[in-house]
Amino acid sequence: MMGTLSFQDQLSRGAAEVEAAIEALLPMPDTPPSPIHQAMRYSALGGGKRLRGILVIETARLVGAQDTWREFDQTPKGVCLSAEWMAQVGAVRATAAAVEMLHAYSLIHDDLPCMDDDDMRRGKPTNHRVYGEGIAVLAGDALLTRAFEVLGRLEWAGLDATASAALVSELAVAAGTGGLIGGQVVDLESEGRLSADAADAGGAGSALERPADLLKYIHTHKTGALFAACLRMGGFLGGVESSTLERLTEYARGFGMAFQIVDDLLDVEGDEATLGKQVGSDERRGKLTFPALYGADRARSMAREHIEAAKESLSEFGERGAFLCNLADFVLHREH
Ligand code: GRG
Repeated sequence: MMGTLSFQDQLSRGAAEVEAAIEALLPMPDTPPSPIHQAMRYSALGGGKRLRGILVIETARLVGAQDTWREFDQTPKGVCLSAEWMAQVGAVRATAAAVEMLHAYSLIHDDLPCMDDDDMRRGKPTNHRVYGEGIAVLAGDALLTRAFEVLGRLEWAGLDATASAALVSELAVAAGTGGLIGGQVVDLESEGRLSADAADAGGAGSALERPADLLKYIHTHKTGALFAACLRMGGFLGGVESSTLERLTEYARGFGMAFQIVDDLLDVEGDEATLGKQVGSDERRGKLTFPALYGADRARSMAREHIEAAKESLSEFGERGAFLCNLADFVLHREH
């Protein structure tokens, strides 16, 4: 059936599937205390490309984990994560939803006045603009917590205990100081260094003193770690061997770097209405970016090289890897 759908249709179907899983696993908006549940749903639902959730689902499918799927009845909604409900959602979709919840948390916190202080995200006002800073901080915290609550119940969705534990630790490592948060810390610390250091891009200096190394560190941690976790979690869902896990991780490395280079380019060249957020913020904040360090043309060709490497790492899958290869191309050419 996949073969009869265009890539765009597959993408839309994947995004809808991820959205439905998130919806199923979040508390209802009127569940007390309702303001926090409304704020969680505001940022976790109704927007975003759903790349991370789609990566989990498609990787799981690629490695043969689709047998955990069941017909998905959207009623009643997931007020609590009961065993019956988790079984109905399934381990693959629950994992995809958990990753997107965690991603939504990182976006809420990234937009806060103490971080990037952004007013718009996904074409609508940022969480703190709508609910206030206190609730926004808590909504982020609650989404992060809910993500692990969902993963903690994967055995109810039919996954064995070893794989469930691997998924929990994989996401925790990616989200922690060795991943997302570590990248964000170095990003915050490097703000304003751009003008002073850009000219020194290829110069001497120890690792993380050279801008090129710093930039790579920030993006492999802040952006790449979560993409890598998506591929690896998809692999764990299918119980793959370590050599296959390594190929999937390689794909994620190339995908993540290219994604971030394009993100940097979009902040310079993109259209605000299409992006759903302000552009030019990297330059205003003196952030180290690929176009600032290498120029737009070189940055774009670097992105292309990363995408080619990502696709190459899936060669063992042959035609079955076509969707993930198309997704890599999509990331290279994306406009939002
Ligand atoms: C503990 C304060 C605190 C934060 C958690 C903020 C943070 C750590 C990490 C930052 C995460 C972040 C914003 C990374 C940048 C990656 C990026 C460009 C995200 C946007 O991803 P898309 O384009 O977004 O996939 P959509 O809206 O499509 O889901």
